[in-house]
Amino acid sequence: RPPSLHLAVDLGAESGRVALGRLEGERLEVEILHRFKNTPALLGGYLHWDLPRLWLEILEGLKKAPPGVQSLGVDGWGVDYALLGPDGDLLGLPRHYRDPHHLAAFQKVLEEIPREDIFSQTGIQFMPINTLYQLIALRDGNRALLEAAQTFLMLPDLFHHWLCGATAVEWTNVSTTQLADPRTCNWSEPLLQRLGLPRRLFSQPVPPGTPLGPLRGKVAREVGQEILVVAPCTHDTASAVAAVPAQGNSWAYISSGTWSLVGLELPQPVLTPQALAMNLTNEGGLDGTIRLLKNVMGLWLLQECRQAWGDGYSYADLAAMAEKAEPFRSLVNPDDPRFLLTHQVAGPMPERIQAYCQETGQPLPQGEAEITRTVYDSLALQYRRVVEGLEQLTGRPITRLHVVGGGSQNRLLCQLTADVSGREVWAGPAEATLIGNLLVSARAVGALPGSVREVVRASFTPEIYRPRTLPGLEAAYQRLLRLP
Ligand code: LFR
Repeated sequence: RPPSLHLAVDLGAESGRVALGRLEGERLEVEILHRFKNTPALLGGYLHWDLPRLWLEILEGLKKAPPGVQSLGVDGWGVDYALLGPDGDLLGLPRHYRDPHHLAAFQKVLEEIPREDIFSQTGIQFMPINTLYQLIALRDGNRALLEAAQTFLMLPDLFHHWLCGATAVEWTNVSTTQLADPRTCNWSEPLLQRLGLPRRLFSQPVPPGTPLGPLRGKVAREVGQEILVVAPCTHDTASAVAAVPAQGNSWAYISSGTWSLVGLELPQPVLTPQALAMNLTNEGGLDGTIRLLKNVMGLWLLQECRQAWGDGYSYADLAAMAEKAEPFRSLVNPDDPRFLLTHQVAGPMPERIQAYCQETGQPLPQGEAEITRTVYDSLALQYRRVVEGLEQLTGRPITRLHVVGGGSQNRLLCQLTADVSGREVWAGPAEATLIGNLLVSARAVGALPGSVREVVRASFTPEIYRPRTLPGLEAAYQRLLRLP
């Protein structure tokens, strides 16, 4: 039969893409039709996403598709949300999860409610970016807006709403809010009640692969064809994990982009005190799976450094320079909270990295090469820490790391990850998020011949990095473990 055509929109914190998937038998080909920047705006001290711009860029991309597309889905980063009024219009421009105003709400909630209570309900790691704290900041700072709202949507849900009119919330992204229960795949009633959040806002989440409806008439006319909108795994990380080309049980994934999400896929959530103590998260995955993982600060550290250094160096230039710098000279705990915020609020990233090294009595990394080296070394060591923690917690031996996402193209970081962890790294596909999105929506319209992972394995060949022994490696790992 002729290839089937599918469209995916993937929204990242740095950039977005619209892609076309051609599925012929067991082979998927992905063509990027349109790329665009995602630049947040600091408006009167509040950091917002530029949604009108994103919407117009999405339409631009959709217009480039050939006729005959069978399905379309949007995925994006987690935790950020929008509110609609009773007339269905957007209430206010959604905030960026790195907006500094959530920090106070985070502290406040933790003073009022024991962590154990929140974790036993949600299984979600404690991070100030979570929707829970954003909504508490709104409840206490702008209550009228919350009261005027009729509908809560995550951002990919909002784009689906604009595309086809549906007001459905999709489960994988709802799971990132820290307001939902991974055992029931639904909102946590006790938690919503305890936080005083209006129940009417939160509709029952739909599973990934749910058809949402055809494009609105005006949108279809602009795009030039009628397409069925299908909710994929709307959380980008869930789409990426769905497209990990893994087999068996002894693997972990690192979904490597702005963040590095390091974790396992499990049939059930782990809500034990040990999981809480490790600050792990149990996010929802495809077909009722759980993504037990930890957010590592990821390539954000370098994205922000590049911002400070001007756009003179590409990521490839920086990697080439870092390769020549002395390994393991200065290390940071990449998850130190000082690295979370944006330069507009927290100052240039290179200076924040230097300050950390100074405070911890290490040599100061100077210049692009040394600072980039510090970031790569620290990330690779942190990956090892998380993987070994997951191994201990679950008793699953992990022999292979699947690195997917843009970071899988970073040869230095992949090799370092193999060396430092003592495990094979299978790198790719770099476009795992788009691939997972496309294959889940293709499956929903009956166009997928095998399982999602079978098609990924048949279509993309990973690059394999084997661990080497490096001098000073063990000592460096011990140093990382002792860092604050
Ligand atoms: C990755 C990601 C992470 C989430 C973070 C913030 O793009 O979706 O999974 O924790 O962004 O939403």
